[in-house]
Amino acid sequence: MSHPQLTTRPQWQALKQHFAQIGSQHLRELFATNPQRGEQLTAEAAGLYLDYSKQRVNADTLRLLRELAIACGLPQRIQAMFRGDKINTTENRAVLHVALRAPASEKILVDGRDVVPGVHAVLDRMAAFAEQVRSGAWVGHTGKRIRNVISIGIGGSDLGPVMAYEALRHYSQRDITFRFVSNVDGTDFVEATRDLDAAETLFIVCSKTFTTLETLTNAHAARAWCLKALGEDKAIAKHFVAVSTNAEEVAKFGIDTAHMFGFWDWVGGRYSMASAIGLSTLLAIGAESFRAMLDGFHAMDVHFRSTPFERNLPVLMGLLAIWNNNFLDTATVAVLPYEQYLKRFPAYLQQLTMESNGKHVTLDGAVVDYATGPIYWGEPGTNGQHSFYQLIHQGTHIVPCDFIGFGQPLNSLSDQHDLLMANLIAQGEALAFGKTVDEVRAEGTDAALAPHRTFAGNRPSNTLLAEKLTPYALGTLIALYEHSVFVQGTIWNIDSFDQWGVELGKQLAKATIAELTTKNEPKLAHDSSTSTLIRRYRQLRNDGNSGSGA
Ligand code: G6Q
Repeated sequence: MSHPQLTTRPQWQALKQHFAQIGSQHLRELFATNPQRGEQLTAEAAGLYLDYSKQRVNADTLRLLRELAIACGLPQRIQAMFRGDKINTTENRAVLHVALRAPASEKILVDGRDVVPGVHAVLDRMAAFAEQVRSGAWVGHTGKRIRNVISIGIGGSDLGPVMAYEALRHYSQRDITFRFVSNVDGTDFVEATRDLDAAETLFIVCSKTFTTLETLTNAHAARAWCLKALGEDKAIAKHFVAVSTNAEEVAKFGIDTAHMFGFWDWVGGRYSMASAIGLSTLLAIGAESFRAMLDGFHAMDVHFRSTPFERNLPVLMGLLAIWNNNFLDTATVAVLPYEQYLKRFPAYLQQLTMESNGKHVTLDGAVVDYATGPIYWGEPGTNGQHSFYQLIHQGTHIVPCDFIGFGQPLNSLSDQHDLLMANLIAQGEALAFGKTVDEVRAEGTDAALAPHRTFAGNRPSNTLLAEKLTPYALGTLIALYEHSVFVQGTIWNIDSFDQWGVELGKQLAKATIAELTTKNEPKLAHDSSTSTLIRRYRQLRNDGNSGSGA
């Protein structure tokens, strides 16, 4: 079905007009005219509390955004996703990460077959395997128990597992070391293994396709490393397992498919951390905690599917992102977790948001005439406060922020958690309300310095709070962002589940590798910059090979 271009919709036009009226209103004014704003513009679900009162919106904005969502078919799109319709049209696939966390009693059909029993069968196998490794029953080729787990994967087969491991490290089994290798840069593998004993090391090769250059290259390096230490081919069986949808390639690589954990084409890479791709997470935290994480995901899934838009967290976050991106023209979002364990969360979100919504054509293939996915980035607080927050407070770009914090610390060290959270709360306040020149002067600041010490304020933020960073809470948080991405993609009428943009660079690299490595000077037909870079690289590389380098 072909859609009218978004910007011609009357609901979009109404928002434009509305922006012309309220766009310059200051948050100071909005709070002054409604003293209850900080209680009213909030929503709560599955233990997550969202305060969006510091967004530059009023009740009319929210109503108009909801009307836009309805005009864009969001209610139907949500149902279509949960029903297993092939909404990833450019790849002709269903988008069913929600099935990965559905209870066994649920039925979800893809091409007429219920996928839920398969999900639970894999989960049970993962749990049984993890129990063997964690208890020491699974031993390596020489009879030693497994002390190190290295997950090899990249992109969606890496960022989720790394983030989840870091996020839930508090709950992890501490006598097993977990490491992650993704980069084709040999340093990644070498540094991850240099102090490890192969006899105690288990590799999990995670690749949906099992054809990805980086992952296969690292998996071969891992096999060579194991063989060098353990001597014989049959050692591999006890030191390698695979997570994939491609049994044929797994077998070709030499991993027994009895040691393979499967998933399905309706799980997108960046939406796969609740599938077998999460095997390292399960190994680290155990089956009970992993299931608690899935329950958290599921609670947010149910909320998203069934809650009226006024109180629906992913819908609210998604629509506010549209408002900021398309009407305030903000183009970027900073994600600022005040929780050290979430240090990889911004990197994870970068893929989730930017690979999903960094698109320039609609589902019908028409070039959009509006901005799509903003740039996501961030760092844990309070570290960021001593670097890039300067720009967020006083720069010329408006950067909407998502602050994320918890009521209870996982590691209490005197009053440090209160210090941390005081900073989170103060940052949102400073961004929203700023400090006027009069306020600065009233403090006795010298007139020449006063402009430098002034904060315009009116900088929007969301604040997300939960009781404690548990596996359950992590599940709710991730599902919140996943669905918010979907809401935005639906409004922009793009395919949030494909990633054709990563292809061109891959193709060109394949051709370039020969040009970098052939013995004889290759004939180059690139542009002058690319050809010169290739020549310069060959020269630098050969200088190194001739031993003239230091
Ligand atoms: C994610 C992308 C991409 C993918 C990697 C790894 O949504 O599809 O990041 O996850 O390219 O792919 P494999 O799992 O097939 O190795």
